[in-house]
Amino acid sequence: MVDTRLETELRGAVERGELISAFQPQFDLATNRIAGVETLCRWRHPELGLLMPYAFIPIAEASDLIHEIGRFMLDEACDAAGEWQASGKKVCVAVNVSPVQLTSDDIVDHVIELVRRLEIAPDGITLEITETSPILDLEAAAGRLKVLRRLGLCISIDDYGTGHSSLSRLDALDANELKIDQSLVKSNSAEVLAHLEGVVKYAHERGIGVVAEGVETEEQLARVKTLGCDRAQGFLLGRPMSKRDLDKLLVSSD
Ligand code: G
Ligand code: MN
Repeated sequence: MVDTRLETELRGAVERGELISAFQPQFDLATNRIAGVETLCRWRHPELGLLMPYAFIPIAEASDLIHEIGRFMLDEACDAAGEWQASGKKVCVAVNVSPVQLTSDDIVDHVIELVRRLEIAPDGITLEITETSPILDLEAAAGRLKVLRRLGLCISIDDYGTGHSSLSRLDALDANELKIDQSLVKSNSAEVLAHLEGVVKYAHERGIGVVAEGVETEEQLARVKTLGCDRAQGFLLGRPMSKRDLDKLLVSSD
């Protein structure tokens, strides 16, 4: 019931200006500097207030709405990247991409158009492939990502440790980054830790960078540093914030 209501209301939400993006910094663990920024989608629902992606992205993925939302988020990420690059800031801007978006050539055309029009260095954009819904046609998705990879964009496998994500995806999707999900970052079981050690080693042997997500405590930060993760992101280091607040943070961390 609720889903049908949300789906109806989500239709046109982009046009009505109800979707907004938040920006969360990612820190380089060797230098403690901001090395990247993830663009995160929020829905300012007129009655329900601010909704997080988990409340509406699955609904969008089950309909055609994800294409429109995905386009909007790509626009937001590329606009920010263009602005930061023009002012000499060396931050890579990440944006979440649903496997559903990879079922159409539109995403390829759209990214190419944005990179050309905004004159952005493509290696300043990271596409985070989330796998809450499975990639049904892996070959077709990989083919589209290959075009974007050749153009110079970075490909990241998001939410490792949840859903359908697996290390085999790194190779299949020609990725150059792996993001470890917060559920694994928060775990202090010896088994998880041993597994993550193997994961970081596997990634580094292939020249793939590792980002730890959802770092909320000093203990977790110390753990992901010891594991050899390259970057970290999470409430301890910086919450998702407005573009204006992230601009200020970038200036103060210069
Ligand atoms: O699927 P993905 O990893 O892109 O989702 C990121 C989501 O996690 C965002 O909606 C963001 O607000 C949230 N998030 C970011 N950092 C933290 C954190 O440290 N703790 C928790 N619980 N959530 C976080
Ligand atoms: Mn993500």
